[in-house]
Amino acid sequence: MDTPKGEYICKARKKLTEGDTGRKKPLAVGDRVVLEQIDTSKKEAVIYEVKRRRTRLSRSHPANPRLEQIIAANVDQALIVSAVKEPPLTVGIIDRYVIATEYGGIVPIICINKIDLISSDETDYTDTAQIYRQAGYQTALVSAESGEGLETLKNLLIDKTTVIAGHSGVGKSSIINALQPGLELKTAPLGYKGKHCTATASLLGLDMGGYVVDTPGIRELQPWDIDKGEVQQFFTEIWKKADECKLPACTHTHEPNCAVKKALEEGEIPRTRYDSYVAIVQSVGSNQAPRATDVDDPGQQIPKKKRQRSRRRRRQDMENLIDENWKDFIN
Ligand SMILES: Nc1nc2c(ncn2[C@@H]2O[C@H](COP(=O)(O)OP(=O)(O)OP(=O)(O)O)[C@@H](O)[C@H]2O)c(=O)[nH]1
Ligand SMILES: [Mg+2]
Ligand SMILES: [Zn+2]
Repeated sequence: MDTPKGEYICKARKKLTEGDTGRKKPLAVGDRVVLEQIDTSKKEAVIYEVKRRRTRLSRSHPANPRLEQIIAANVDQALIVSAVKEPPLTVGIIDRYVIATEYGGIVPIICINKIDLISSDETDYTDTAQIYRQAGYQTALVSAESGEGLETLKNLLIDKTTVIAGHSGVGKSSIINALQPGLELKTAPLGYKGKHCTATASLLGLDMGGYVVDTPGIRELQPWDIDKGEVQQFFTEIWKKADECKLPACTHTHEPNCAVKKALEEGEIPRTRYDSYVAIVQSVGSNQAPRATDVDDPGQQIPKKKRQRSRRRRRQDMENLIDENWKDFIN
């Protein structure tokens, strides 16, 4: 571990591994920790304490959905990477990441990579990008291969700490290599059919200022601690219409006099957004399930009401920012 006093070999204190499955330590990349030096001559230390996390990107643990798994901590924003093809562009995973990032206090940026693979008459990916822009998200269309769009992307990442996330093979490590020459992160060789070229998450400094966290591609992301009724808050177009529905707890799936379904029929809400919303609602658990977190101090868990308020405020802040600057994000 890099510290202000040089590199140290660190072990986690036993207590830090308690309260989890035993397979994974509750430490995450980006954690601020307190070290206790055990041997000055050998530069060895024990991680004594994990500081309160300012933000977090979490998911439900794939092996045990009642446990929280933290992918990265204390980052400002997440670059949610997909590819135009190889692997094919799927909005479901983007929307799941948007939920997980906003839930954890992180600003999402939608990034579509490998645009060099597409001919000029195939415009599906630009339509997808436009839908996200209209929903209020920052969007970057790039090619790590040709370098297209990377200058715009740099402007979004400068002086920020950004976790780079997405399916395996979309080009996360390739984008970082293109942004920061000299890192030479391992990427999948051409024609490689296997998955998961990057095996662990790592925090990397950028010469232009800021940090990125490269993460291993994940197969699925089930948002942590989200109820069916909460999913709509992460879909701006749906959330804006929800107040007009007749039933106060309308889920916009089967209820009568639903303003969201009306907006869908009138073409105001894109079909892809609605279908993705419904698929996520169907997949998340009910709110009765008891849950465990790997946060030691229960005081760190924000009460649900307060979280909803801050999420709404954050969304408003983001919308204001995008109104002013959104033109800069088009490339
Ligand atoms: N044509 C093209 N190929 C790309 C581009 N970016 C990445 N690739 C290729 O896509 C493959 C996967 O890239 P990686 O950077 O290893 O992908 P990753 O997202 O880091 O994958 P994991 O580490 O497994 O999660 C490699 O063969 C890259 O050369 C691009 O912009 N255009
Ligand atoms: Mg990688
Ligand atoms: Zn409704």
